[in-house]
Formats: sequence, structure tokens, C-alpha cells
Amino acid sequence: MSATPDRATRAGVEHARALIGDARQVVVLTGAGISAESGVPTFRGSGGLWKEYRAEDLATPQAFARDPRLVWEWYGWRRRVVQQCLPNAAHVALATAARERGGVRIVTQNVDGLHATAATVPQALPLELHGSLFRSRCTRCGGRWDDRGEVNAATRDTLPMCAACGGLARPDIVWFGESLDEATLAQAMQLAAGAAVCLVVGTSAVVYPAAGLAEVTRRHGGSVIEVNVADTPLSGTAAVTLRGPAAVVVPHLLAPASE
Ligand code: BV8
Ligand code: ZN
Repeated sequence: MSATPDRATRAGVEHARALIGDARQVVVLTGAGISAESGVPTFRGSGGLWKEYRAEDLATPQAFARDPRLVWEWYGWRRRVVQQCLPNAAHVALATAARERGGVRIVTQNVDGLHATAATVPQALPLELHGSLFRSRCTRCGGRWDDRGEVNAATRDTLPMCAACGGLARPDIVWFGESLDEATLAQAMQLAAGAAVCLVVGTSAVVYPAAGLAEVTRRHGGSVIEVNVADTPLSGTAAVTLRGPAAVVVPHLLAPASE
């Protein structure tokens, strides 16, 4: 979408703004695409994370058991990349909407922490379905701790360790084949079921159970609004699909009526 939306998109934006304006509860589901304009590589897009690395090679418990050094080297690299990135206008617009109008909750698949960085009030803090790059947990005692440190993946002995029991640490991230945190998932499902609008931003909508949240809103009589630069499996059933970069489209969607 150019800075000045074309007619079709303008109609789409107006329709979406009306749906959001009338909604008491709005759940926002985001994926890597919302952070693309902040410089965070997406998974499947061009230059995507998975292009160089196969998901099953790095983001699975089997991969970590096989070669924890390689997996930590990858997460250390992602941590460094993300630490150079700032929330963009889409993160900020969502955080502002969550602060200024009640009933807007953010649910993200992203582990980059940019929604949390943009949040200025507790209700703008996202539900992080898949964990965070900046938290680690112990593979022995299960302890968790905030961890923004540099990862030294030179050898297995230099990898992050648990200060409490000396056990090997792992990123506190949900890997493929691992279940999501039950309480977090239950809360996300509840938000999706109670929302009149599910605003889906920048996700390829192929990873479950996250991708199923939009369907939960639709099944409960709500509307799905999709913002993406390309088609996804959700495009066909969304009430409104807006093709454009998140940092341009989302602020338009959430701008106060006067603007
Ligand atoms: C589980 C953390 C119980 C890791 C991640 C049902 C059907 C089929 C398969 C399954 C199923 N249920 C379970 C599965 C298996 C699996 C799954 O879904 N596999 C997929 C691949 C088919 N799910 C699981 O394993 C889940 N666990 O179900 O446990 C269980 C256990 C065993 C067996 C059965 C059940 C755990 C899933 C979580 C895995 N962890 N992340 C890490 O980050 O390192 S998932 C990871 O990939 C992300 O978090 C995210 O969820 C997903 C990537 O998707 P996106 O974020 O959408 O990114 P992507 O690059 O793909 O797309 C970007 C989009 O943005 C594109 O559409 C692009 O067009 C758009 N875009 C780009 N730029 C912009 C933009 N849009 C707007 N503006 C822009 N500027
Ligand atoms: Zn421990």
C-alpha cells in the first residue's frame, strides 16, 4: 500500500476501521511479518530464517539434544540481530490502541520482544505464545530467568548454564513438537472466542495452534481482518484483507477517527 491507499484499499480500510470501531473486544494475532520493517528476518519470506536453516535442524528438542552448541549459536545470532532492532509504527500503533481503548489484546508468535518493548502499560504487553529470545530456562531444574547476555557457543562448556543447579540452559522458546504453555494458550483461545474482531498481522498462518486463533474468532461470530503483503491460508475467509506493509497499514487502521 502506498502512503496514500488506492480506492479499493481505502474502502477496505474504512470497512476494517468500522469493524474495529464497533468491536468491544479486539484480539490481534501477529507473526514475523510485523517485525520485518524493524529489520528482524522473517521465517519463510525472502532472506527468511528458515531459508538457510531447516526448522527441524534448529527449532526442535531433537536438534538441541543432538547439537546444543549449534542451536545456541543460532539463537545467539538471532538475539544479537534483534537487539539492533526497534519497534516500528505497527508495534507502536497497537501498543497505543491497547493503552487508549480497552478491549485490545495482542497475541504474538514472535520471540523478538518488540511488542513488549513498545508497550507502555501492562494491558499492552503481548501474550508470547512461542516464548522469548531474551529468556532462558534450565534443562535440569526448569528454572527460568531473563537473559539478554552474549551467547558464547564456542564449545559445549561455554554455553549458558543454570546458576541454581549448574544444568545446561536452553532458550525459553517453544520448539516444533513441543506444547505451548497451557495457561498462555488457554488465555489466547479465550481472547479469540470473546473478540468481535481478530486482526491478523504479518503471519503466514501455517503454524498451529497459533494459526487456529483466527478461526476461533470466526466460529464465535467475529470477523477476521488480515494485513499482509501476500496471500495466506486465511485470506479466503477474512472479512477484509489489506495487502500492504504492516508499518504503513496498521497505523491507518488504528488512527483516531479525526486523522
Ligand atoms: C504443538 C519459536 C502439540 C521458535 C515457533 C496441526 C496441523 C499441522 C501441524 C501441526 C498441527 N498441530 C501441531 C502441528 C505441528 C506444528 C506445526 O504447526 N507445524 C507446521 C509447520 C505445519 N506445531 C507445533 O509443533 C506446535 N506444538 O502443536 O504441540 C503437539 C506436539 C506434537 C505433535 C502434535 C501436537 C509448536 C509450534 C511453535 C514452534 N515455534 N517459533 C523460534 O522462533 O525459533 S513457530 C515459528 O514459525 C514462529 O513463531 C511462527 O509461529 C512461525 C513462523 O510463521 P510467521 O511468524 O508467520 O513467519 P513467516 O516467515 O512464516 O511469515 C511471515 C508472513 O509475514 C508472510 O505471510 C509474509 O507475507 C508476511 N510479511 C512479510 N513482511 C511483511 C509481511 N506482512 C506485513 N508487512 C510486512 N512488512
Ligand atoms: Zn537448573
